Amino acid sequence: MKTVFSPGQLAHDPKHEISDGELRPAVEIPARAEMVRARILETELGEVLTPEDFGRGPLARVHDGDYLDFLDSFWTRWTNAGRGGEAFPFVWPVRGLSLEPKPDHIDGLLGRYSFDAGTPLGQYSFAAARASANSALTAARLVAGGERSAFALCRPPGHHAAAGYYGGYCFLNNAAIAGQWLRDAGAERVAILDVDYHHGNGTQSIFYERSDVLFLSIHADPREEYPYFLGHAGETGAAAGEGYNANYPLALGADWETWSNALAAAMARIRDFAPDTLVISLGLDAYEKDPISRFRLASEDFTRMGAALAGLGLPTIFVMEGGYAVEALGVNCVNTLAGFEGG
Ligand code: 6XA
Ligand code: ZN
Repeated sequence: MKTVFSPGQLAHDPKHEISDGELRPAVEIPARAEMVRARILETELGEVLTPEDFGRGPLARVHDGDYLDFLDSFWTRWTNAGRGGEAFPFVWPVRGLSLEPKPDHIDGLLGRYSFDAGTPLGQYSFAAARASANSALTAARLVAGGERSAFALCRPPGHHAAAGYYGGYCFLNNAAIAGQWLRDAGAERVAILDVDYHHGNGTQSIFYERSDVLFLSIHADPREEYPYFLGHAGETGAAAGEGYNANYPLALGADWETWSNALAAAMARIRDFAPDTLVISLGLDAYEKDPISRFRLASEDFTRMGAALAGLGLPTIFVMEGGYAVEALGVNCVNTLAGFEGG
């Protein structure tokens, strides 16, 4: 399986994040990608390609223009305000507050275009996110061109980013951008299965009213886990998209037996939908030793996951999402991909 990765993705190099109510060392760091790339080379999974630049077009098919403009202008606005280093929002337009008119001040804009305070935004975040999206797009093009599968080594990740806001370490929704690009390239139906420990709220919201993209997510119950405000089983889609969204929230502590039952249910839905192409939002944070998560998948379970997914027999793009047990990340990621190839 070919991998797509750009060194430009490493330029987003946050030092801190706000989590557990305090300023802590960042966990979504460049070393994550380095570990995965090293394991791919070590195991000779396949070639590692540099992405092509697809420009703004495919990003704007998923994200709002004003949101992309905000990301583009952030650093100038931030430094013009006398700031430097990483930015964190601290005020949001919730319940009854107004989205319009948009604030002029950068502190207002940060809240206007985000949904959490846990995502450091720095000078090179948008450039790195664009490079990450280009990796997903290049992987999509490989599969559209006839490859059975491809791996987009995306980081920063994407599945929490919605059309108009960032959060959860995500700025551009790589899986959604790839999925939409596949539609535009001729696929009639695309399924996106999100196996990250956290619900893919951004991807869900982007496709919630559409029947051409089926979104499914297996994740920790949002009653107990981030992102808290989306990901319940009762969210099944709306308008034309009714019936085209499927959530499988699981209790904290879920092991492979529980997790794989949800996978079997999700795969049955995918078979019924009969998509042209499958996009896997490949989070590795369901791992038992992940420092921020509470599922109990072992490294060998990722091999099982990959083998099971191969059983769908679909052209498949893997798009990396979360996973913070950095030492094991390469093993768990390549186990999934190699499991798919052997399955
Ligand atoms: C809150 C946790 C952010 C979750 C990021 C993630 N700081 N999402 O792994 O998939
Ligand atoms: Zn996650």
